[in-house]
Amino acid sequence: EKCDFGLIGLAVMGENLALNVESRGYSVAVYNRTTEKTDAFIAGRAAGKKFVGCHTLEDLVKSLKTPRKVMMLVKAGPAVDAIIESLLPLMDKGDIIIDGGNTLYSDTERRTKYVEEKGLLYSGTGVSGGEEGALKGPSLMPGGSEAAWPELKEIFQSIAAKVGPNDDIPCCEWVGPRGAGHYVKMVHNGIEYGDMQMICEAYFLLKHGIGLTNEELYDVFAEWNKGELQSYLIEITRDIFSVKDEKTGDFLVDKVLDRAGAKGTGKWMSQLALDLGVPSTLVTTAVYARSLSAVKEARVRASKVLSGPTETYSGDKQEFINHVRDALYASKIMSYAQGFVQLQAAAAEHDWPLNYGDCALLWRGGCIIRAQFLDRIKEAFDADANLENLLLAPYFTDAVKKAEAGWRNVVATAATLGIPAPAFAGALAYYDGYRRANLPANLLQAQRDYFGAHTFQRTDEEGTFHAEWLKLRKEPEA
Ligand code: 2AM
Repeated sequence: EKCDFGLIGLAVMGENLALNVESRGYSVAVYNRTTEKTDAFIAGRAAGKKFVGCHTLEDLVKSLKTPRKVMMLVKAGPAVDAIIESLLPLMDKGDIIIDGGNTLYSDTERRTKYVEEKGLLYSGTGVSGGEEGALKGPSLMPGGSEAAWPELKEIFQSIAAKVGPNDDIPCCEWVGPRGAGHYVKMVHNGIEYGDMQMICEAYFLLKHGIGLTNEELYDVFAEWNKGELQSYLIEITRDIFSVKDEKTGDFLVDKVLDRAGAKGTGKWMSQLALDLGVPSTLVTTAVYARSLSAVKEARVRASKVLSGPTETYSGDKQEFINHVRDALYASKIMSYAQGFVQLQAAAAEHDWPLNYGDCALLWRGGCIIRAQFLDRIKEAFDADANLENLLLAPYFTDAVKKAEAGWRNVVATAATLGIPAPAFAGALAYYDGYRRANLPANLLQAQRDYFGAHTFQRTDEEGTFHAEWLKLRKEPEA
């Protein structure tokens, strides 16, 4: 009896995903480069289940039903190319190779074309939700060879997280050709960076602006999690404020060193936004905030030298808490609006017919950014598939309008008190820039034409113009 599914790479993500697939009634053949791991898995967590352990890729391929489905969960990069090379001669036309790793989308673009040229099918599938998601129900973002989807759909949708009133809508839909799945996964990660940074700014303002204790912060986040901010990240943040250090009995969050790490997917999104010329300022701000946190020793030195305000907040505390909630919600809307604009630009560049409502649905459950709010985004794109900017969907136009006064107050207060809130402030700058029919780029173009004859266009006439600014200028006084 041959197996339904093959899995390569038995690190935690691979093991958990394999167990998830098996738990839905499928038989799974597994392979790991270090064969002891395969044996340990078969003897351990897989014992008594429908698994076949394989010591070679040849065995793995031989033990699968056709069309074969082999999913790699290995370290992104050259390992993926190496495994593809090994699999190609072993597999037949119509078989499917899947990469479930955190792969840069351009590698998946290239590999899809390459594998298709060899007569096989390829799917770059974004997998989100960490170890727990992999085991119990991840968010899956499959892209690649279109013909692979009908073959993968049943297994993928059965293992994915489920949402909706009856918990039966899978967080897994076909994303698009070639690298589209991995691109959507990357934007998910970038949005996650932004969400986390914005929550951290809210925390810092509440802690240093109005002096909330961890117990009070717990209550604030518990309250927020009941409303429009309801999300996994708000929920775990709430929980963090309740955790005591086993060693000292103090709150653990206060013992954690304020130096952030990063694996780089936020940076990818930011770099690609620059390449596309779209303003994904929130993810970039979040990446920079981590960079600034990383120079802890320099900050400690600077803290003894550089000045800032000494005043404290004198207004009503509960009002400020509500304003911070408004700032968080409005900034989050800006961040998602930017993420979808970047997706639209990437889709146009790569000719991916993306369904943006489905993208929101994929992130609705199973993954780190899962939130109720994504239902509203799905509705917005369902109502208008070509929505230019999320901010223009009536629900969000109105949500921002309601949050606007509090949001502005928080940004102003942050500046007055000297508390850094780069994402809140940057989000507001994006909003104020986007909603203006006129920006000072007229002056910018004039400067460019003045010093570099870069030419400009006019508001009142078609064409390209250049002026002799130096000749026409007012003579400066000597
Ligand atoms: P390993 O156990 O033999 O190291 C995460 O690192 C997973 O990717 C592990 O299962 C690891 O296998 C696998 N991996 C990393 N590089 C690989 C390569 N070049 N070929 C095959 N598997 C690889």
